[in-house]
Amino acid sequence: MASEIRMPAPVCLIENTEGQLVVNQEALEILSATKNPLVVVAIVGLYRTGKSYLMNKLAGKNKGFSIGSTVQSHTKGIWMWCMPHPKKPDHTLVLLDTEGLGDVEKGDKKNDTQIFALAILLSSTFVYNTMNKIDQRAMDLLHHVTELSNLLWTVSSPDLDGVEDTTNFANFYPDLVWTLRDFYLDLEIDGQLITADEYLEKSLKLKEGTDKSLQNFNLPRLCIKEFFPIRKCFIFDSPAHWKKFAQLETLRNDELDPDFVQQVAAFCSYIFNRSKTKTLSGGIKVNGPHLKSLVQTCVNAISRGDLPCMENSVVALAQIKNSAAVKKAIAHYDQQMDQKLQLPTETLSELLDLHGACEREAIEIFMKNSFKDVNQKFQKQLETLLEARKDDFCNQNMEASWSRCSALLQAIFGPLENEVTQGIYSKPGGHFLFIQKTEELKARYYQQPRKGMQVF
Ligand SMILES: Nc1nc2c(ncn2[C@@H]2O[C@H](COP(=O)(O)OP(=O)(O)OP(=O)(O)O)[C@@H](O)[C@H]2O)c(=O)[nH]1
Ligand SMILES: [Mg+2]
Repeated sequence: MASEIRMPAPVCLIENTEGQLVVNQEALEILSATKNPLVVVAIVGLYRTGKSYLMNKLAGKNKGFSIGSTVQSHTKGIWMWCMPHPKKPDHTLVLLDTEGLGDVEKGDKKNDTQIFALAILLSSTFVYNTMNKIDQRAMDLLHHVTELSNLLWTVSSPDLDGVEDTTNFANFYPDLVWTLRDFYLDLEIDGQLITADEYLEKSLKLKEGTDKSLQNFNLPRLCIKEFFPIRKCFIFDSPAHWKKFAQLETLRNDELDPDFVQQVAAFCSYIFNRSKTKTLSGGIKVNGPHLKSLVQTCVNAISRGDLPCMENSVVALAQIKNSAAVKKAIAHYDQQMDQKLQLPTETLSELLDLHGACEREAIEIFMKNSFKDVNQKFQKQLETLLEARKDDFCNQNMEASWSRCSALLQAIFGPLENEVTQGIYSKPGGHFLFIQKTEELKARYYQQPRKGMQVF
């Protein structure tokens, strides 16, 4: 039986002091000793929105992750609490509570983004905690940081199969759970009651059309759907009268709003029953030592500056993905031409038709894999490469035709040359015989297939 870890209280996993992220050795030692597969649940959201309180509910405790009752942001860095999984034998549940985003006193968006990205990369279930409703700002933030996490993963995880495969987010992306706190709206659209999940899906619904504003509307939604194919939404009433918030930790369930108690129970049940084991590409089930090295890899990459600031991240990601898309398209074209083209071709259009078909497939592959190809920069690059390959094939075709024709001429007319040298035709009637033989050989030459365009 694998080791079980019981921590009486959370420890800091990643310290965040003056904008610098430092991994805490004590937490790494705990991870080293945790050999069970891990289910990692991380929570992220704006500061002062009840994240730590909700994570304590998952731990089944009133106290644990520290809760602040003032307006000052409370949790700093990322805190970790490991415990035996309540539903999965021989699995460890790892709760990660993160520093709140948007603290006005801190005012450091870049540092916020780093913590957000780490939570995405380290977790198997990622809880995105927002207040009241799903709004565009929360959606944009999730979209940008998700892109960024993907970029960080792309540039800093040598274990992956290569850039092309990073589009396969399912390998390492967590499931998304969107929690809406102090939700006071009616879940109703056009007079129809809807579920919280339907509300989330409705918010992520794409609009039809191609104009720029629609594209801007659709892009974050498309990306969130692509990154997080498994999504769930929970709404929560306010836990109690606001005057009781300062002592919330000490309140028993019967002193809390009963709807809130029920909503927390449904949330915990989903997390315990549905959250997956953290898995890396290749199906590696992450245990403590794996998570330890993942933490170190990600924090080192961030410290090295591999995580660009948010504004540059999408551009950088687009560069990486589009270069990979060009490579993939060209590889497909080369492979298809190699398989189907036999030089020399009988006619030029035979070659051009085949090139055209492979070119179309290559462009289709590029389109499928490209991302935000502004001004079609990379598509044009692909077209230039394909054009150069076409010219190259045309030249090769001429050369192949030339070689084949020369070889045929030599093989067919060579013996005639010998006969002329031997004087076989230097006799009466020889000229007629020579003409007859020449016509015969010419006919044989013309009968030969695949001489190409250099045929004389
Ligand atoms: N309005 C409201 N307040 C809550 C809720 N849950 C907890 N609180 C209170 O909000 C305050 C902050 O709670 P925390 O759990 O520390 O919030 P946090 O998001 O972890 O805050 P940071 O660590 O600063 O990011 C405390 O006074 C809690 O009692 C909730 O669902 N709604
Ligand atoms: Mg907190």
